[in-house]
Amino acid sequence: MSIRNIDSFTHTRGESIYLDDIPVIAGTLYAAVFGSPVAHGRILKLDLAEASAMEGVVRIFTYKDVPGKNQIGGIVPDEPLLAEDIVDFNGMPVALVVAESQEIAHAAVKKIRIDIEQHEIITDPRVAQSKGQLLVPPRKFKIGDSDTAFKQCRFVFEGIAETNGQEHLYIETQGAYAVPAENNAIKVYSSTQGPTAVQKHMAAVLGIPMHRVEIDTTRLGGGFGGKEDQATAWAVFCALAAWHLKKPVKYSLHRMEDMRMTGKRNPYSSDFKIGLDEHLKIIAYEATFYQNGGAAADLSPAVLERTLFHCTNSYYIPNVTATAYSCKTNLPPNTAFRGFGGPQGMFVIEAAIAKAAEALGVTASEIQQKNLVKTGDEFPYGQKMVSEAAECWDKAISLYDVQELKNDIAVFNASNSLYKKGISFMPICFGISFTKILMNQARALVHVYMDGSVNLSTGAVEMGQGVNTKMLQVAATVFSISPDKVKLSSTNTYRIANTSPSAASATADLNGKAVQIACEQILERLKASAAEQLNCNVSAIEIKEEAVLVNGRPSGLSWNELVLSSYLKRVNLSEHGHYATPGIHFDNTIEKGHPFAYHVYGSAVTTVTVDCIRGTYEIDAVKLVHDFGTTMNPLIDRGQIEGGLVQGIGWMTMEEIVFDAEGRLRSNALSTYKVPDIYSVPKELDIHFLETSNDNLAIFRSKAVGEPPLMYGIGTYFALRNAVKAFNPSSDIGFSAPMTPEKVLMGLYSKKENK
Ligand code: LUZ
Ligand code: MOS
Repeated sequence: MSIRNIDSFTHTRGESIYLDDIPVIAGTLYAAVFGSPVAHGRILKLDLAEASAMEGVVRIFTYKDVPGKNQIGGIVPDEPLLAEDIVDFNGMPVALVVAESQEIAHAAVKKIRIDIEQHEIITDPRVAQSKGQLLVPPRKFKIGDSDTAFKQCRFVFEGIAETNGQEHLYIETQGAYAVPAENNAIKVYSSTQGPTAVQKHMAAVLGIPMHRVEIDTTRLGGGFGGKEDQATAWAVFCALAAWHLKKPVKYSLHRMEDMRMTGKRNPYSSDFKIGLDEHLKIIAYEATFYQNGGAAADLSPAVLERTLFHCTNSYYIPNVTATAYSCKTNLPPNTAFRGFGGPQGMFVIEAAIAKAAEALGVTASEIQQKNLVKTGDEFPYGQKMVSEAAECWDKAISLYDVQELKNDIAVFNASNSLYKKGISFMPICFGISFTKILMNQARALVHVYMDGSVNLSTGAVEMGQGVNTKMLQVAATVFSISPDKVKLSSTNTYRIANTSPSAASATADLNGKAVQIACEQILERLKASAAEQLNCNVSAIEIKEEAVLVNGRPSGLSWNELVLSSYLKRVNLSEHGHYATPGIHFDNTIEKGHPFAYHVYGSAVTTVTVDCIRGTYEIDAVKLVHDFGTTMNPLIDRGQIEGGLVQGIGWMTMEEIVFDAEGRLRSNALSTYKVPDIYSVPKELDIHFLETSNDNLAIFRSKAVGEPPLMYGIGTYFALRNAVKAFNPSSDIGFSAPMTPEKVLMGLYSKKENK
């Protein structure tokens, strides 16, 4: 069964409900945050007088108004909700204005005065590391003995690779709407990927038990990781004000507030050293990652860990030492972003391979192909791989006639001096599961009503990725009823408790399995009820397309009749399913284990054309083979591949976050931060579904698809690099993403590689 996204009808009519579509209760007040104008310093004086005196301003809150703990750190308690005496990034929330309208709240923010004794501002992770400014202790993953192995390598190359951050730029900005409830409880609508994270921190800030906090989320206008942890603050602000004022409070951020005050993808600066033998086998690899964490840990320690997990991308390397530092800088705390550190780690090994290939006069693809991971190979973190890497690679080579593609490019480049084409190959390998083992659990609540219709609640948050459609498919498939009979409810902490955030590409797997378990239990009871009614053995009963069959033949009893008669017999028609991924484990003390349920593979071939006078470029084609397992919804999965790829291309080519030395965001609006538009997507995009029959832990064997395709975008960087090198073979272009047209132009006319 494959169905189109259940939201497509209301989306196209503009009828889908987002935070800003929730009808506002009379008397609702509006909040706005006053953020520090300085990136690091001590608050000497905070003057709220003029702002407080404005007409329509109800009250201004500071940390002194927090009844519980002034703390919202997710992994490490290092992040105050509101600054006390120290500010450590520009935009750090200092005061919360509540007014009768959003306009008044924003106007009042501008009237707040603050004196800050400025301290040293650090924006560079390497500088932070050299001063011992780390968010958490460093991590090291190791397999074999790289020191000894390097001595035996025929070729050794070293270098530096850097990737910049990325704005999440969800269409719906961060926001929340808090409504006081009776008996010191509160209900909050939050645009969050993690309703439980919001609930937990809200309870702690208000000093009340979690059972008094109801978080409700219908859907998000995009999350991309930006609302995994960082939706919390805004929801807690609304709750804090609603708690004191006993009135509903809403805050839906202005785009520029969102860009200034929230964290982004972690930029990284990394050192690499790669050693190969005479057959181009990679024998040894060393990498040191300097992660720009920003001012608080947020999710950066977990992101750092995934960088280490994916530091060898899709390759088997017997000797690896990878060290990672999460560096504390005076930027907004950086956070989860689709790929979650994986892409940052994968870029570095691809840079190392490119460097080796260029020095050895071979193509990167020769090295890539020779080192693809095979089933049974062990990754540095101890997991033995079940690999589809070669299958994807080989299929891409044959399906897309890569030899001819290469010849065409060689001919084009030989006959054109002002345009050059480049080609690259990008294999991917991405581990599916939260790297924190305990997070790999989910629950679902299924009600079958007496009329045969079904209502479903899960911990999954719909953010455009189509997870609700997949949840509905699971229920409809298990029951064998029409999808029209199933309705999804909002994600709500009173219906589903202790949810993991919708993240790590694992949402459909975890919640889908919980739905499956719950539905199967109800189905068993229905079958028993049918057997009783039809006077036969339970094993003879089957429910198919809303009909009850006995030994494969129609019994005359329909789904609706069976449900009603079972209800009349007082059969339990509701179930709460719980799923926890089996077989995964990881030991942090030795950095070894089996952390992932399975891996997703794929291979992309990218071709580009560079205009060698202007430095501008076009992406001619991306042709890829992706390992879907057995897709349960090709339409939705294709959408995820397309969106992920283009988001990856944006990160690698045009999206350029600029902070100045004062820690001020200069790329703070859509006029200064360029994201991909329809003209920047590849002119040709071929997606081949590699369907495998291997068993895996995915829901209905349909592998997770949210994050992996983003990493195909890395191929664009290297295709552009190859085009630049075709024009100027001695170009000094380094390895620094994004490859903006400016950088391409500098590369085209630069002198010589010196790194
Ligand atoms: N979030 C998280 C994630 O908390 N842990 C993870 O391992 C992860 N991986 C990818 C995306 N978000
Ligand atoms: Mo994410 S980066 O799966 O929230």
